[in-house]
Amino acid sequence: MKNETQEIQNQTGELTDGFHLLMDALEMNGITNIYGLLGIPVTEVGRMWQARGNKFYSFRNEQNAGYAASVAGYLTKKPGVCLTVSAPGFLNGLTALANATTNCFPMILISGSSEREIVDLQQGDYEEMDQLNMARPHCKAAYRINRPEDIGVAVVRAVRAALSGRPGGVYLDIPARLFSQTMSAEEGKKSLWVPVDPAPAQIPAPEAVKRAVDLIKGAKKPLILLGKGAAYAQCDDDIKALVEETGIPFTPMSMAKGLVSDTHPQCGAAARSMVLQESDVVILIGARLNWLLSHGKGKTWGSPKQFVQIDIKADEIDSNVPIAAPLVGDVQSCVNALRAGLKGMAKPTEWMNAVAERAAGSRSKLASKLSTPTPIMNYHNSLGTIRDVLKNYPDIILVNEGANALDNARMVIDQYQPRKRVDTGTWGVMGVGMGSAVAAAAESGKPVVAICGDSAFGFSGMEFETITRYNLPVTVIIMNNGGIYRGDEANPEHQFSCMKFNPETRYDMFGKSLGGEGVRVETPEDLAKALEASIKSGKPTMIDAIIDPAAGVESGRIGNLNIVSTIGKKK
Ligand code: OXT
Ligand code: ADP
Ligand code: MG
Repeated sequence: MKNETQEIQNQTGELTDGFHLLMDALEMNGITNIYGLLGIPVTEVGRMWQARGNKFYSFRNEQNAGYAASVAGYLTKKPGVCLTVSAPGFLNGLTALANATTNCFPMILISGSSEREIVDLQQGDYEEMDQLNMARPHCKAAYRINRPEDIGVAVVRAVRAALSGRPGGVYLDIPARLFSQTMSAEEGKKSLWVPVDPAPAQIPAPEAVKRAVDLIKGAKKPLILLGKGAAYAQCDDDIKALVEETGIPFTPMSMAKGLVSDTHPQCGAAARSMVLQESDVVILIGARLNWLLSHGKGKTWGSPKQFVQIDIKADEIDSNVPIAAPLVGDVQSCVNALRAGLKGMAKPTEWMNAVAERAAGSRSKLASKLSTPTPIMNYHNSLGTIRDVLKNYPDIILVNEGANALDNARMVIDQYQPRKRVDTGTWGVMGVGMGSAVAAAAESGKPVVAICGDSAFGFSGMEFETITRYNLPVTVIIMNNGGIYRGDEANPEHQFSCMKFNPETRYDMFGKSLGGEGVRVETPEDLAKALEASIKSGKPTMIDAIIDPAAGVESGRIGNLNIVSTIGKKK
């Protein structure tokens, strides 16, 4: 290798190496933020990245850095990049990569790895692991770079794989030695490029559009169901125009809340059961008929339906139930094709009015619960207060995790703008909170509020130090009910209940000890004051909100999925 290097140097003068080429390639592809955790063999990447004036968000655990990268990808429509060390660091990051792929978020996980010849013979290298093969089943694409001259093509392939078609996670494996391998700087420069149109529009076939248009025009009770794929697509005005031009009620999946405002007169979120059950034609836009939609069947869906499904991935169609009118293409192209075909269609006014009436009824019922005081705060009156404060800050990004803390916040807190809600996603993952909050603040430059169950927060709590270190304008509200779902379970003999936490835990003091502000609140009034003050100050703040340990329900709104034994239990 040395001789080869010498030879190249003699020929061309200046040299470059793997470190520089990787950074040049990432910068060239518009990456400015890297989320990661450093150590052998990638330490120098972080230092050099910062020295070049870029941002490196250094985390306490790679899983959280990975969640941050995936959320950066979702919010910006550019791949979020996470950098880790080999084996254990890689594995920590892999969970987030798999989660990104599951959620259809573009992300690139770059991990240093041990030397191939030792790994392949299983001779026990430092942090030895066949990372490439471990990664493969958990992402859209996985590549290893073996030569410095391939760094450019590898980054381009990673970017294109992450962004094109259904977005997802990509793994780039970089054996340690590659970082310091050299080549001619001139040749190196030539080896880098930016892919042209990495997420090309995919235009739906005219006959598919006609089929969908005919179906929608013939519907008596049509419904538009918006998913996070529609939010990701960033064609917010087109989607709003489709809704308004057709007069069809819409309901959002949780991360699509705000894509068209929750307060829009056509929003049927507060009449969810009714619209799912009574509609006859459902237009799915970037939403899969997975578990979150009861697979498109059963009592959730009531009367028989016909589905129009807009999705970029052809084999998503018919994955659960027959789809009468598939529209395979990108959301923007499909939505605009529908708009053209549906121009002048008769609005389903009677149906829309019935939906609006039901929604208004639910809203007013909920409003009274939200304002009912209780001796100890519950989910309703605490979240009602938060909702009232956040009304005045429609561009704040809300991060949300937990079970009751998640489900009630989704129901109570309105979103007014697109992509302002980031939550546990398709897998319902606890621990996405702090990584998501870092990315949301870093990528948007705006304040972030994270509402976390006390269990959920525990998965990534140490990252509050990351938040204070970068002085990010993040308010974390811990819904402290002392446990998973509830904090009042009786202890079995000689043991602490497996569903409860130490009731002495002081999240406010934890926040302070990590360099942030910390406040404990026990009433809605104090919660409102603390939240308002925190948002105004822009300082990282931890609000420990004491919630009645008896207020939650097992598994939140998905108790139906909970499996219990009936053997030996009293009926
Ligand atoms: O129409 P109806 O009558 O049906 O009413 C609906 C709407 O019309 C109405 N609504 C409204 N009314 C009035 N006004 C307004 N504005 C309004 N908006 C809506 O409200 C209802 C409900 O509406 P919604 O929410 O839209 O509809 P619904 O029916 O709930 O929707 C169904 C779903 C499935 C789409 C929805 O429920 C959903 O998105 N669910 C996601 C659930 C989820 O993902 N949960 C997380 C996983 S739970 C569990 O697995 C947990 N774990 C295990 C674990 C996990 N997950 N991960 C890892 C890495 N390890 C372990 C753990 C450890 S949760 C958990 C921790 C829990 O403890 P915490 O302390 O963190 O949290 P607490 O519970 O707070 O203690
Ligand atoms: P939700 O959980 O909100 O219901 P899902 O994650 O289940 O949403 O579904 C998102 C869907 O959106 C995926 O099937 C994905 O293929 C699709 N998708 C993502 N981006 C686009 C796009 N630009 N155009 C069309 N479909 C998209
Ligand atoms: Mg809890």
